Amino acid sequence: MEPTAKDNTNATILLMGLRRGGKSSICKVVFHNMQPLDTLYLESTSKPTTEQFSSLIDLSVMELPGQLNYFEPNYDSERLFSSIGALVYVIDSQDEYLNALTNLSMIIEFAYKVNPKINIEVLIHKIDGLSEDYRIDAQRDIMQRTGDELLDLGLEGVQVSFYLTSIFDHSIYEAFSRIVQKLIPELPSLENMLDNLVQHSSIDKVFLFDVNSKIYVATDSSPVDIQTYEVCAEFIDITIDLDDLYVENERTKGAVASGRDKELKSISHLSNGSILYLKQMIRGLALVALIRNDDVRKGSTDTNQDKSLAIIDYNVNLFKQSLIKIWKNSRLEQPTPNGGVADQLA
Ligand SMILES: Nc1nc2c(ncn2[C@@H]2O[C@H](COP(=O)(O)OP(=O)(O)O)[C@@H](O)[C@H]2O)c(=O)[nH]1
Ligand SMILES: [Mg+2]
Repeated sequence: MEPTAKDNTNATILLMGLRRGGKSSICKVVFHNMQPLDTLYLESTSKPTTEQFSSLIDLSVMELPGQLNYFEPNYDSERLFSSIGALVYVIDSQDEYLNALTNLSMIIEFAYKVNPKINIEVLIHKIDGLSEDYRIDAQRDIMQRTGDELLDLGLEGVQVSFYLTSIFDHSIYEAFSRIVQKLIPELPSLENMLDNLVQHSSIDKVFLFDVNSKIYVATDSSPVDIQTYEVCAEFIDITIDLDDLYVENERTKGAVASGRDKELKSISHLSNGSILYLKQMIRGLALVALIRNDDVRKGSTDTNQDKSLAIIDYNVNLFKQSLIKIWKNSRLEQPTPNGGVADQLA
């Protein structure tokens, strides 16, 4: 039995790494909302497993068990590697990692030969067990050694990205967000549109979230501060919980008012004067914005606040219309190898 990327209209992420590195845990926590502690009892994966994940683009995440030998002749690694968008290699930073690094460079050599457009992403994982200083040291060491190995293989030009991750905090979501974003051909337009939105509203930071996984598929170009990310991600959960609670009520109201499916929207005023704003978009996406309104902080009137929220509403609706257009256009394009992703990014 040999795994292949299911069909070429999907972008596939391949998860690799030695046994017990944390591959299955990452999948369960990010894509199935499993509690991090429950991963302790995960069984070892013995055959390749694939998760489908449908967001702005359709993604598959495939886990290859660590003990499998991909390079034996009857295993069609060539076909596998030529059809994927990103190779994510998980290194257990709490364990002796020299073997993992040798394994990694061997895989990079092969993957790059078969598919030079592949994104190579390395997770320095389980950093929750390391002190702040040690994290930096481990990262430097791993980057250095990987660089040396690639140099020896004559592959010094290959781009490799490194992330410090743990399933016990938001770092794994942050890393996966960046990995997934690289696979979205429409990313530059999305970022532009979000920048525009920020410019024309009193928004401080805005994310386009995949609601189920809490991966953000795009954000405006200002730097991401992990605390802002956390606040926004948690706001999604709160909103959904409340929505479940009030679903009956809303439905009757919505039906009377407009006769169409209701669209999730939520606004919350924080004690420091900031406002959290959430609005449902398309395809399981939600826009979440942090509005740090100086007018609000200076204790200005409710009407001012209402006015700036009305402007945001208006602009967010425009954004949603553009998003729908982009989405429709992307569907019209012919699927290309690598899910049309690597080609268009190149
Ligand atoms: N401390 C810590 N343990 C983790 C983390 N991620 C996974 N683990 C643990 O690592 C062990 C192996 O995980 P598993 O997902 O089965 O590894 P796989 O063989 O690569 O699929 C499990 O006991 C997990 O609870 C992490 O971020 N931090
Ligand atoms: Mg596993």
